[in-house]
Amino acid sequence: MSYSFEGKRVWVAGHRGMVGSALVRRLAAENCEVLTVSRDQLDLTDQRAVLGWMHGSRPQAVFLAAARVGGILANDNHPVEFLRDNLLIETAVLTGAESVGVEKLLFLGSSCIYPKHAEQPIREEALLTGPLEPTNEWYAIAKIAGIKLAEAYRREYGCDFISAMPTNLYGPGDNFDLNASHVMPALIRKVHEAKLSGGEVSVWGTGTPRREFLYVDDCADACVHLMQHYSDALHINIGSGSDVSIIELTHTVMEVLGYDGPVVTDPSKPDGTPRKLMDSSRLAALGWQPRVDLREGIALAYQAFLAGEGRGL
Ligand code: GFB
Repeated sequence: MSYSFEGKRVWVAGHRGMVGSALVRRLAAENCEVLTVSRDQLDLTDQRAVLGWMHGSRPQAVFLAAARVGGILANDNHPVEFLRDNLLIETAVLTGAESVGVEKLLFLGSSCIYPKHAEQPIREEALLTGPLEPTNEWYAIAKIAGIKLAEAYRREYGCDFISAMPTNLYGPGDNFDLNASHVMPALIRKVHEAKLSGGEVSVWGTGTPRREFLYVDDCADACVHLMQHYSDALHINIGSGSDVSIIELTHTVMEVLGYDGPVVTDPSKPDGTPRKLMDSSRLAALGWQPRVDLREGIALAYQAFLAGEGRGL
């Protein structure tokens, strides 16, 4: 199949977020009209308001990148917001999309939907085959519900809704608030500050968990590729294909930022899932590959951090 954005009205829901803003950058290369609406103008958890806005704006394609997101501690500390807000947002937007006859929609999930001890690399079929990681089960449950809602709309109403599961993302527009952030922006900030003070870099947990990282503009490119070339009920993984331990990542960030000081671990903080490497061979079979490698991506993310392009700074 092939879907064209040519001349279409394309709504990026969540355009101020890291993924949403990367999607807006990427869609500038397509000949389409990108629709955005600010949080002040539209509360995406309000189904009635979302329906009203969608009926007025008539998007033909939708990227649902809006979500309540955060790192391991934020997930653990705010179970209600991560579960409730994400359920409300996805229900409102998918319901609205069916109601206004959207031609195509992409729902964005996360690799944390998979069981804590899923076989590695994780294939799409691993969904719902085992218990979740407790630190992010609230977010995972909401995202699993979103995948299933998209699948249900396809099955019952024939909607062309697809779901993509990106791995751990980073890049411009990330959240650098250490209490809310994911590990990559946290390490960029911590290494930068340690470099200025000559102090130590504190790594949460044991440093042994392994994670797969993807630069956010690569993720946006993959999402556009999937909208153009994928139409099926099964969600699809978006990953870089390799993972690193958190301690290896710390040393790589230090090398890229040019700091060679002491590193300490803080085992009072949670480790989370021991390993989260996805099998992205279905995406590769559709002709997509990432372009930005880890070191280049860290350098680009650091430039953005220095330019103040991020939240929590
Ligand atoms: O990125 P992160 O917060 O989330 O943490 P998850 C990844 C690993 O990095 C964990 C360690 O083992 C952390 O303990 N880590 C080390 C740190 N230092 C730090 C630090 O300063 N800050 C943070 N945040 N971590 C998230 C889920 O899981 O992954 C979300 O909570 C989502 O729901 C996201 O799915 C993609 O990879 O563990």
